[in-house]
Amino acid sequence: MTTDTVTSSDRTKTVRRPHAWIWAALAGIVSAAVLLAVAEALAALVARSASPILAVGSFIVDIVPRPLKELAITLFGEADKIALLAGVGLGAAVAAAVAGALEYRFRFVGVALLGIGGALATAAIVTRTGAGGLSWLPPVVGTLAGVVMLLLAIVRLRRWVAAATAENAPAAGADRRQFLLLTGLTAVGAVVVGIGARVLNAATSSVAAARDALRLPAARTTVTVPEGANWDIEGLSPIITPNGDFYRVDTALTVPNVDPTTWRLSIEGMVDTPVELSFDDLVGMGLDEYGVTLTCVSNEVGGGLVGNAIWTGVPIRDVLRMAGVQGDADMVLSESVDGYTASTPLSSLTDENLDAIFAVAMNGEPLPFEHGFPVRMVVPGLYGYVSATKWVTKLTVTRFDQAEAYWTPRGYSAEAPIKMSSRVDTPKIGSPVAAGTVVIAGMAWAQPVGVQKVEVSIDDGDWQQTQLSTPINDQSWVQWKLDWNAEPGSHYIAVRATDKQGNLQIQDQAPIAPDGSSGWQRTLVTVSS
Ligand SMILES: Nc1nc2c(c(=O)[nH]1)N[C@H]1C(S)=C(S)[C@@H](COP(=O)(O)O)O[C@H]1N2
Ligand SMILES: [Mo]
Repeated sequence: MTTDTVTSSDRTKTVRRPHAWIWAALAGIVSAAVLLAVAEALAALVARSASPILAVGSFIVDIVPRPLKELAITLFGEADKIALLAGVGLGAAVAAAVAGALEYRFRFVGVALLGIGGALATAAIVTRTGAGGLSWLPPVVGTLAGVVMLLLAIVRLRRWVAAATAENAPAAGADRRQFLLLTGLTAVGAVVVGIGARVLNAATSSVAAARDALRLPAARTTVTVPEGANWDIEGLSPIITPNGDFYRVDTALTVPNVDPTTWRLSIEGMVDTPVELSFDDLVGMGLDEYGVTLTCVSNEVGGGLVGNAIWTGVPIRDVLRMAGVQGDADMVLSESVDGYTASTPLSSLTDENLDAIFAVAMNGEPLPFEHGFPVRMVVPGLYGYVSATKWVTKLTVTRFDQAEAYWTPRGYSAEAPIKMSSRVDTPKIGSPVAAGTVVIAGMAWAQPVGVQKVEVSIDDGDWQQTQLSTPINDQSWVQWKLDWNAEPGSHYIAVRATDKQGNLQIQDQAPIAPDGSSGWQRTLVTVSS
């Protein structure tokens, strides 16, 4: 810790001595705010992706080890991204305060620290996938502005301190005002400009207008939800998940903005002829509807990271056929505009009996931004992380022994079929039900085979067969229900599914890593008299 000669001196002077190191720390924070605000403002003008806080945040997302990531999701749930950004902001503020205090004690040490911070942010920005040619400009100019601010502020602070300790202490008032005016006005300016630019950067995307204006050709074939597919039971999930309720999982701190008019899809690697398609090319191949349940590998038994939608799109195998896949390839590495990658077995994409698609619409509207606008992949029967690449822009036909996807070195399997599962939606633990006839109901899925039956056991009694809703198809989940004559007290409800090949849902409990959770859900419900 640095000791402060000024504040420790006697207090007989008429003008209060500044607590120099506190003011210096504050000057450091204001300088960092200037850095961020200038960078944000320039980013809004020349390079939308060049936001220092977001770039550093994204860098951290990519380097934190899996257990920490899981802890963050457990602690903050869907707010994990906000928590991370708040953490990055707090860390930056502390570092900036230290830089300010250091600059006051040791000339240019704080400036150097600020410069190093700016250089790290610049590195994080320019190394991100999709960084434009000018992306270095905002953080570099921002860093220069921050450095100038720190130098100016510390010079004024020194003057104030010097005046306050000198014989004619009353003169210190003017210096004090100068310092406070500079840091105060700059702080306000930085906050206004920084927040304004970030909001502008996020909101004035021309892509939102492009999505609104998008008119997709009608699908040649449609999926009809059959009569009896959807029971309207309080607490039971609908068979089609509305877009606004669909779970979202990705590594993107800000949702990528992809303009469909400039979007391209390239097919490369072990192919006879590389192919590049525009959005119109893709859509022009003809659209069809597909009902597919998407499932996340991070879904715990009984959890909600699963949803069902009617997707409109084009079979991936048709696009692969245009490129001509070479003989010894066994994997397709799909890549998003933000650099995220997934490894999908080639056979899952070329199978004539399995509709793996490039989807452009979800439940009748262009893909929502969070769900991959303008184009994402949907592959029945595979967990999202190995198949459902959002904002997809490139496929590389390759081999599992030659390429690795985003999650593979982070503790998840390179290949991951969805494990059959069933869950209880109602009654729920914590919401007691009245004694009498109670409907127990939930969802079950066994992509791509389909669910044959779902059984329930109450208080570890016999397994009773439940009623299934009419399935949309084998790639979509089904609802199940059972009438139960509930007696007052606490009861256990267990559920298990069997697929159409006669396989029973795996009873052994497994955690989500490395390839998905398993086990039979057993939930406690309370029945009041
Ligand atoms: N570009 C990109 N695509 C991605 C991911 C990602 O992090 N980035 N996550 C995958 C995972 S883990 C899942 S479960 C699904 C989730 O899709 P959803 O958010 O539309 O529900 O997207 C997949 N596609
Ligand atoms: Mo996932």
